[in-house]
Amino acid sequence: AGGQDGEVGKAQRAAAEVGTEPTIFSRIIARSVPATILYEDDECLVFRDVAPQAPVHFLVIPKRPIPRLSLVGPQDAQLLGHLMVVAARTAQAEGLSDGYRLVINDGKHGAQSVYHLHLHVLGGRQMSWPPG
Ligand code: D5M
Repeated sequence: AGGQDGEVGKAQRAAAEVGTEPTIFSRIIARSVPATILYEDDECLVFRDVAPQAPVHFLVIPKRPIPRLSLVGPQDAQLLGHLMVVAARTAQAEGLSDGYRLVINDGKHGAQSVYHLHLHVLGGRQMSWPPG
C-alpha cells in the first residue's frame, strides 16, 4: 500500500541511500573534516566525540563504511573484533584504569544518528544503569 510515494516507498529510498551517501565520518577519514585523532591503522580510526558525554568520550570506526551493526555478517567478525581490541587499548592509553563503557547505537530505537558504524567509549566518571 502507499505506492512509490507512501511510507514503504520512503523507507525503501532511505534504505537504498544508506551506505551510498558519505557521512560526516567518511569526511573525517578523508581529512576533509577536522577531528582530534587518537589512533589510526589500515582498518580503523579513533577520534574524540565532538559532543562528549563523559570526561573521556571517543569513537572507534572502521574505515570501510558499514552503515550499522545490524547489517554486519560473518565476514565482518575479524574487523569487529579488531575495533574492540583498539577500543580497549585506546582506553588504556587514555588512562581509564577504573573502567569505561562501550556503546553501539543501532537504528531508530538505538538512537543512532550517524549511519557509519561506530563504537562509543565513555569513561572518566561513574556510569549508571540502565542507560536512557
Ligand atoms: O552517535 C554519533 C556521535 O557522533 C555523537 O556522539 C556525536 C558524534 N559526532 C557527530 N559529528 C561528529 C564530528 N564531526 N566529530 C566527532 N564526533 C562527531 P550515534 O551513536 O550515531 O548517536
